[in-house]
Amino acid sequence: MANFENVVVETDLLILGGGMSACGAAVEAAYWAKQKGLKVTLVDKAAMDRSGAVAMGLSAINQYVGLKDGKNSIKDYVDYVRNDLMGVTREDLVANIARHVDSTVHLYEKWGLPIWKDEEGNYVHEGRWQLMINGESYKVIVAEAAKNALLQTGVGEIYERVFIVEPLMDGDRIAGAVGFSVRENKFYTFKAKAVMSLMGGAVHVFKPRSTGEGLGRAWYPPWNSGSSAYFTLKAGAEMTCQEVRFIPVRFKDAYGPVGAWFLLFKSRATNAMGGEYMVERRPELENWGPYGRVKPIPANLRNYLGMLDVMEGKGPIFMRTEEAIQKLAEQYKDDEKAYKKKMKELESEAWEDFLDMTISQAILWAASNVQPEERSSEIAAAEPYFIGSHSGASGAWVSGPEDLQTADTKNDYFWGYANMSTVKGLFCAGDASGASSHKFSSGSHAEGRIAAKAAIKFIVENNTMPNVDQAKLDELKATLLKPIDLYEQYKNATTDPEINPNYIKPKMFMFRLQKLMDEYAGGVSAQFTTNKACLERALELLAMLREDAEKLAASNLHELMRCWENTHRMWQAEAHVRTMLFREETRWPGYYFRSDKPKIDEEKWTVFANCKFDPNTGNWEMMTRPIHRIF
Ligand code: SFD
Ligand code: AMP
Repeated sequence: MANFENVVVETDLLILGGGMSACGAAVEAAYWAKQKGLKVTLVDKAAMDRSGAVAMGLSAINQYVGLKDGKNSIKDYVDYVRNDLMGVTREDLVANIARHVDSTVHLYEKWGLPIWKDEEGNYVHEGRWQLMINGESYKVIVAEAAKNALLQTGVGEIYERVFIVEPLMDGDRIAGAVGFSVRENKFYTFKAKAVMSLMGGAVHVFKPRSTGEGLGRAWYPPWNSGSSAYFTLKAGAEMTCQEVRFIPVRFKDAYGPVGAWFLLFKSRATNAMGGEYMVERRPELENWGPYGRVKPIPANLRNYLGMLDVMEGKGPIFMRTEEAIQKLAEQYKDDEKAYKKKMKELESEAWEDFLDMTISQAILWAASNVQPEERSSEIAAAEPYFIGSHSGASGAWVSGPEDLQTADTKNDYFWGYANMSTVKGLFCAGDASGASSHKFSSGSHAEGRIAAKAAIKFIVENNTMPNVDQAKLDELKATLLKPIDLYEQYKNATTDPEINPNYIKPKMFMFRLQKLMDEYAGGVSAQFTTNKACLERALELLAMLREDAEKLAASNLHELMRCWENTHRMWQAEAHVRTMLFREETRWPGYYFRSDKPKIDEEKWTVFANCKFDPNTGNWEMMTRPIHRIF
């Protein structure tokens, strides 16, 4: 077996991930751990300063309720999220985040994040819930506060560049996690009394639009590979909304955000014939129950209207940047100097929107001579992603807060500790927790804080170190390092290390996963459409892929990480396919369309579709859970 040093770490609370929710968790956990004399350990596969979805920065904070201004209420936010997700939402979770998110944003400001202000000193809103920021250093600022909280109080320690693979269990209680360093030959065992799985969502499960020279470019960050879903599934936790993928509409080829254009610049999107799908296709909305009539129109229905144009050959779709900028500057047209100044200001805002968060889009504009004030840019629906925090909903099924439960909900939505999964001591937040969409970066941070506080409470009330069987640990070490051993054993059997009858390299493995998902599970090539027969074929191919996962090979530590990233993606894929098969309707047509069940079925399917993998038997269980209205 490959020679890897064993590093064993014992801690009270183990935070897995270093993204927005983990940074929130670190700040909160440090505060409580100091008082209770507990130790907190945070582990990130990358460097916290620039890890996760916010690595490049962001140009807006998408969740700010603004309770102190009295303009919005918690109910308003819950209504917005419920409608956007076509009725499928856990109101207790959404409300819990909504009532705490403003304080997270105020902390950001205290830590130095520049939030735009108007002349009266009020936050500049992009839309009702969104605030504009100068956010190129957003992640650095939030990570610094988390690091200070853990390290300066003396309660915490941080491991960067350690890739977490597998949960450790003590019966039905979580006991820790194992992983390896991506820089040194070290195998890590973390033993803990409670664990927070905060490792983001998943990208590259489906074949991306960007292939060939563009491979690796995606909207969702390429380094979030489904580790949260894998971790919680393998621990035996119940998962929810696994059928809900998120497909954002983005500037084509470099995935620049559209929110600022639609909301702040009030831009229109038009098709090749100059028609406006949001206007011309309005009657289609009547087919989607009460959700077609709400404002704003749900994200997936907005997508769907545009997709109908493209499917009818009316593409490309253009974001009318030039028109929007001209319109905004129009009011100054009688004053040449003021007009020029306004145009300059709008032009720089347009570039900054991308430079703050999607630098590649600014590079593409520059490289293809686009001046947004002169010329429109193409937009397109991206490939599917798994993200519980934006307008998707996939993640673990977690307990809500006690005080928001009603007589109806308390047996279904509450089991002791806020944000604890159905596995004792395993907590989830951000992209890793499901059915609580539209939390974005700020809500994920707030949810990390909520979950950390509950995890500390769990530790105080269950203050014993779980047992970890040494034989199991030895077995896990051998499994994790097997790709290195396989490569060493067989590398000389061919002249080309990429092609070998005895093993499969992670990149080829990923291509195989992406092709089957693309073709059978409603990817880009299949126009986001699938049906029972396709999904059953996908499951057959996934079963064979799972067999071949045993043959993944790695020539170095980096490839070892790639092997496990792709195994994680494969599990996310299986949970997705099984749940799309289970939900016999089409509820989110702009995310996926089941051609054999083409309509929404409010009577039968206004429920959560949940699934669970049993690590002891290897069986999957599918179940429904009720949707309760609280607000
Ligand atoms: O508008 C392991 N999001 C936006 N939110 C906003 O508030 N405003 C915006 O402007 C946003 N835009 C946006 C957004 C996302 C993306 C991808 C883009 C643009 C391009 C959403 C937020 O970013 C998102 O809600 C939060 O970041 C979610 O937080 P969290 O904690 O669930 O995920 P993370 O921040 O990605 O962190 C994940 C961490 O896990 C680590 N990790 N560590 C160890 N072992 C493993 N196996 C691991 N796997 C992953 C990662 O390194 C990372 O630290 S807009 O365009 O939508
Ligand atoms: P995006 O850039 O698409 O991630 O959007 C940023 C924020 O604006 C998110 O909160 C979106 O839900 C919201 N948003 C984007 N486009 C629209 C739109 N056309 N109508 C309403 N909200 C939108």
